[in-house]
Amino acid sequence: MRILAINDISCVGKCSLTVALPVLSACGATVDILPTALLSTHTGGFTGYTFLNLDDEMEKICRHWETLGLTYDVIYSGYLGSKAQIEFVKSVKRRFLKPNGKFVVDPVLGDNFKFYAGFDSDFAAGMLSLCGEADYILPNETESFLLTGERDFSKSLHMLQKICPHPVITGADCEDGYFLYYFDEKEERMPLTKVEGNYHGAGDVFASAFAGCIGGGLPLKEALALTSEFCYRSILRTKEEVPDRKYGMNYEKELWILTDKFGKTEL
Ligand code: PXL
Repeated sequence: MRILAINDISCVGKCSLTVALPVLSACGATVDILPTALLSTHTGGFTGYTFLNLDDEMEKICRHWETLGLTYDVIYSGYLGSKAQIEFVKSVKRRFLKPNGKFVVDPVLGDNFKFYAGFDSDFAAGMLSLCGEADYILPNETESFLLTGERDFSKSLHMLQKICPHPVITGADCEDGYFLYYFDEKEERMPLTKVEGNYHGAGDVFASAFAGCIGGGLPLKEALALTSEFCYRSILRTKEEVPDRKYGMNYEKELWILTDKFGKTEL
């Protein structure tokens, strides 16, 4: 199984590609990367970070890949560094996704009901159009609101389902509990155990594991259950081990959950 991960390289802070590579590899995937930007750290909580947009380089990389005839079972896109990249990622899907391949979009926009640095409603509108090309989208509760303008999870899910067959709202905080809201044949909710606090990079850990599970052939519900277990255990570990949450999640010692599932095939 060959997966293309389109995301930034944040050198410090454990998110985006530095998470996607190990997590997808633990799912047994061969992972190729298309970096969208190079940052000294991610933008969530650090100041003075460097940011190099890779717009021009991305097209050059893809032109070379076309000479190699590469195609992918799954393309997973996350943090995009500019509005132009949104259109570009649509073309990457057309050029490199196998006919029955899956396109997983994590519409990275914000958290805690705020946009991440550099994003605005115009960018969200572009991201919504990218969601319209995806088989699965993984907005967090903030992103589901920024994409649809709707705070009610069920309503937001139905709006998203009109453009994408399988939206998943990750971490919906409701009066009666904490849930994944998702659309399989119909609207579904999967209960989650909430751990208080903010865990930077949790969305990337979730999206990477989910893309790996889908690439590994798991049905949606099973993919979400395994991904949730991996994330929950990683969050508990982070709560114990990482005092400064901007340094990301300690997921490494929980990768066995994925290798146990995907790593036991015959040679
Ligand atoms: O984890 C999402 C993310 C990815 N990439 C960059 C970010 C963030 C969130 O802050 O800043 C560069």
